[in-house]
Amino acid sequence: GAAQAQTTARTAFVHLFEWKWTDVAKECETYLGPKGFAAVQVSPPNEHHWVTSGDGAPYPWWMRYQPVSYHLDRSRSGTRAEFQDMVNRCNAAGVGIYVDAVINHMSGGNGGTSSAGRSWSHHNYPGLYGSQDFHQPVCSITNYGDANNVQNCELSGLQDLNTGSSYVRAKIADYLVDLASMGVKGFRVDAAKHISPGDLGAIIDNVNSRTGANKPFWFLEVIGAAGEAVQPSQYFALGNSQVTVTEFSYGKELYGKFAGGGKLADLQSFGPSWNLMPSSKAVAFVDNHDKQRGHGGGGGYVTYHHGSTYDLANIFMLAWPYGYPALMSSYGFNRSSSYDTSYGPPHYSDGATKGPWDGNPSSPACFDPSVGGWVCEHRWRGIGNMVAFRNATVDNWFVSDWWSNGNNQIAFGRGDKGFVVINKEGNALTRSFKTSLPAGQYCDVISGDFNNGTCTGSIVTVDAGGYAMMSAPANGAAAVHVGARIGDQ
Ligand code: LM2
Ligand code: CA
Repeated sequence: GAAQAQTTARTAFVHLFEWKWTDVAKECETYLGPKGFAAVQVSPPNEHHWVTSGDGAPYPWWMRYQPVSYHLDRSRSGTRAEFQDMVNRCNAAGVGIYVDAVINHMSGGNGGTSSAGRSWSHHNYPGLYGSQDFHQPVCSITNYGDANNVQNCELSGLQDLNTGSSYVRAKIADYLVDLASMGVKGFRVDAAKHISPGDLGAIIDNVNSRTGANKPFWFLEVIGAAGEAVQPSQYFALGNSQVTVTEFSYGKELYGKFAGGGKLADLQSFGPSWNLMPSSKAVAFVDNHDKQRGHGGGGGYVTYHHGSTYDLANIFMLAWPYGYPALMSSYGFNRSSSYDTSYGPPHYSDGATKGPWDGNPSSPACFDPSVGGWVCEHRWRGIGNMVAFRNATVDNWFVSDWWSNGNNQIAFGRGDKGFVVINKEGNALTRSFKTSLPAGQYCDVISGDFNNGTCTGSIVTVDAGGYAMMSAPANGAAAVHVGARIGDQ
């Protein structure tokens, strides 16, 4: 019932890439809150470079990663007032807002006009930064074997802030404290790998000390690669060891098993023994906005372009006890063209985002993978419903009753809280599985939804011995958990 929904932990979040603030608010109220999502990662909310010509123009998504100031009036996603309204409404729905904080650098190039219509030029952001606030002499990142080069030179020509300066640190901290005071619950630190742990730790400590009981959740974007001078583990102790770090190997390894020629049966030992960071430090994800379009280098990832395989990889992630999962929610783009991978979200001719809720009062326009559409992977039934599975099973942080056919059919439980079957083969799988669930009737939340005690999908009966007959279609899954039991409200 309602009381139970309020007390259940929220254990997964979604990146609503390039959504506008008014739409995020509606999504929190109509879907994310009721489905048990913990938070939304939003695109950078600050004033940014406005790109009208060149790669992916007009209005490529990547212009959001070129800050011009920390004003929230305005980014492509909306105004400060709209941002505040979104934060309030999402918080009221039980869903936090995580801000993508671009603090390593400002814009690239020699000048231009911002999303708020103001001018900037090289090393000159009026009222905020001047040449003394950037690393000088200017150098380019060319040597990942040298931490000084990676952290104090320019990433892709983006003007690199002198994060060693107390003035720069204070300006960044003021921005983040302002957001926290508006009710923002956490920060993704963009390009954290390119800020030294000492500099970033000082900024985090400053923000934490000024936000008291509302201390934000931090996850730092540090892409680990063997042999490099900068490693994720160098950041683990920041913020009194409370920070987490993006685990890029997680999605890369899943790609290997779900799409890269390996097999699901190999996943039985998936976790730190695969050279992943400790679970408690990790934000886990199948793909992200960079990896789905091949930005940032290194390896394949499963994306919505893989269709049902993407469902299965996310169902696995949400069922598997490792890390804090981040779901990706996309707009359609053509992966085979590097030009298309730079396209921004669906928009009107003036560049204003045409959001999925535009002109749709009761539900968003989703599930359109073509260019100009919104994909909304977080609303794919199996993916969205597995968030409640993760919430219901979080106290059983272990895998039980593992089964596989030695190939691409696997099943496992989470003790007495849940059980999942994943079938990445061309034939349906129907079998009696040994579970550790209490006897009863459960809703298969992959074939249907569980609402107010009733199930629109298959009903699974667990007998007194824990055995359950379950069916997963070809390239499909089945999942049951104690939060979706027939007769329970
Ligand atoms: C990130 N994490 O560390 C973001 O996740 C990633 O999306 C950002 O790159 C990057 N770091 C910087 O914040 C994206 C995009 C780049 C793009 C930058 C800046 O992947 O291609 O670079 O945003 O907009 C663009 C051009 C690039 C140009 C640069 C500077 O694509 O060709 O380099 O601007 O003008 C000369
Ligand atoms: Ca830097």
